[in-house]
Amino acid sequence: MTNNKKVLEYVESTAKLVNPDNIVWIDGSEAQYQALTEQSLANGELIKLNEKLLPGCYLHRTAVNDVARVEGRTFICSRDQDNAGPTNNWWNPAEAYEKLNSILKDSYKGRTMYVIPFSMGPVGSPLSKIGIELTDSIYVVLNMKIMTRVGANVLEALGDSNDFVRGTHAKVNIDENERYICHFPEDNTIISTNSGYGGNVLLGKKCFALRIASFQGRQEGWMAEHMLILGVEKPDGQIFYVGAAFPSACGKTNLAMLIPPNAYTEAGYKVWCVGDDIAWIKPGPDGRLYAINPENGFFGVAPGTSMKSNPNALLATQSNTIFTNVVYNKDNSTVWWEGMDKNPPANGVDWKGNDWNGTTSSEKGAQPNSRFTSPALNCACISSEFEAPAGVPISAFIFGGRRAKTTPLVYQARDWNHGVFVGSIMSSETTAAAIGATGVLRRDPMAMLPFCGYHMGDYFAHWIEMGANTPVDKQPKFFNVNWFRLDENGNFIWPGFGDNMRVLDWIIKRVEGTVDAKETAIGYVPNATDLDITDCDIDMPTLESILAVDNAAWAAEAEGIKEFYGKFGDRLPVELANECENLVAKTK
Ligand code: OXD
Ligand code: MN
Repeated sequence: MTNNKKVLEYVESTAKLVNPDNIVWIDGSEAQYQALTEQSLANGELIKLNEKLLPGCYLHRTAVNDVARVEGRTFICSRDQDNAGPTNNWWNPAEAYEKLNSILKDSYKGRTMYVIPFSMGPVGSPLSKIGIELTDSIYVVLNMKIMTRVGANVLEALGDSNDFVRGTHAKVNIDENERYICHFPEDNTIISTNSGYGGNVLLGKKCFALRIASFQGRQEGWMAEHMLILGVEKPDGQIFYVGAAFPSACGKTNLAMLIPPNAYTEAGYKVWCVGDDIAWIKPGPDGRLYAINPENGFFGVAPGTSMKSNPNALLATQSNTIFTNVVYNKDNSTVWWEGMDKNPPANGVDWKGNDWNGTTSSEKGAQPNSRFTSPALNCACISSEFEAPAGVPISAFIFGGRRAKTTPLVYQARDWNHGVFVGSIMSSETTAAAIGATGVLRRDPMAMLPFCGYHMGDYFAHWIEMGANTPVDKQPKFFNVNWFRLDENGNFIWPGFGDNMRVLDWIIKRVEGTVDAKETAIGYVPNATDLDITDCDIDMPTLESILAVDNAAWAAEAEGIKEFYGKFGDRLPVELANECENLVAKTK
């Protein structure tokens, strides 16, 4: 399929190590996918779902010990330990290769090696990058087909270039003690062993599009961010695009596919989804920053997805989707998960493969991190610019987290460097859904804590540099949102979901310069009367209460920030240390 010497060398040398029975190049043709699907139906890797109700959909179950990303076993193998920084696990690359090679040796014996040429981003776009994933899993092939652009045309676009990421995945025997997700940024290489779970094995996603790409972006003058991209279309047809970063469990996919309140829809507002997880952002010819979604599908968390919380996502899963670890309904070969509706199937099978009907056991039917893999083009609100090779111009960056108190519903940073500061102090309180104490604050700068492929202090410096290289009048504005303020009874104050449109509306008006704001110690906060709360389940005094800035609370917050910043030593950019001092001074 290619004469590219570097690609051939990579495939041949890996094959020599892993020793497959045969090698199959994935050409992107429907016929080949069909044959592979048939094969996995025959060996039980996939279960066919109801062709009438869920056409082209399949169910897969992972091993019970293999259901999520494993941050503790994820490594950045830079030559110099300092370059991995204090927030990553580091492994000496020579030692890592030696250990991984011993695991990989002969691991494909009796198996087939699939060679997947894939493009992150539209094939041939100047913002796109190419990878080759080698895997012994048909499940990986079929998911990569949905999540990335796969096939012979990718190899054509690569030509004889050596600029491709090498990814080797081996299921081996799903031994969690030999599970490693290793990144070698200096070698453009990823090796993943002993897992079959998406986040660990769909190497285009977190491994390449965030960890390796963040490293590449720093070298090459662009950014790989854990951000959704959405476009807000105003009644006059003008569209403003924003990139928004949130830690997990903060409703990223829901915001990306938001349905505005009736009054907005009737007035002609629309929200378009460009991406729900990752943005690659580069300066364009006009000096503005342009973003693409490097992915081609959604790898979304199923539980909680319903016609109420996110109809666009739920409807996107109704065809050509692979479900992983959800409940199987034996009566009609469909799927179910907690939070879809209140009616678990009477004759269900839980994610572990046991009979289950919602009362047979106290355990959940769907694994809490169960997923759907759906083509982006299935989504009714997918942007017409989704495939645009030039990307979309970004007008605003939004950061957010889950904070019961202190952080107002929305505020705007004063300028680029202050915006980077706001992103760098992002944090979320743990929820009851997670193991461990609730309400514990976890700092997660730009939601990149598990995904930055190099020293986070250098990552902050790269953000500062990107601003310095962008003319002020072309720079996106920076905002922070918090949908999760709680009242004294522990209830959410802000209704969230579609009503978040009201905050997006204010953000766009700030970008346009058509609305005033109050200056506070932390930045600009809306005058409550400038947020449109017509038909919204909140009153003015309550809205004012979640827009208020409590200087004493922020002075205490600044102490926590200083402690967190201490981790980065002399790699913390002086601009951010100054912003922190500034916050202290302004809260006095
Ligand atoms: C994801 C994550 O799966 O951020 O997108 O964990
Ligand atoms: Mn994510």
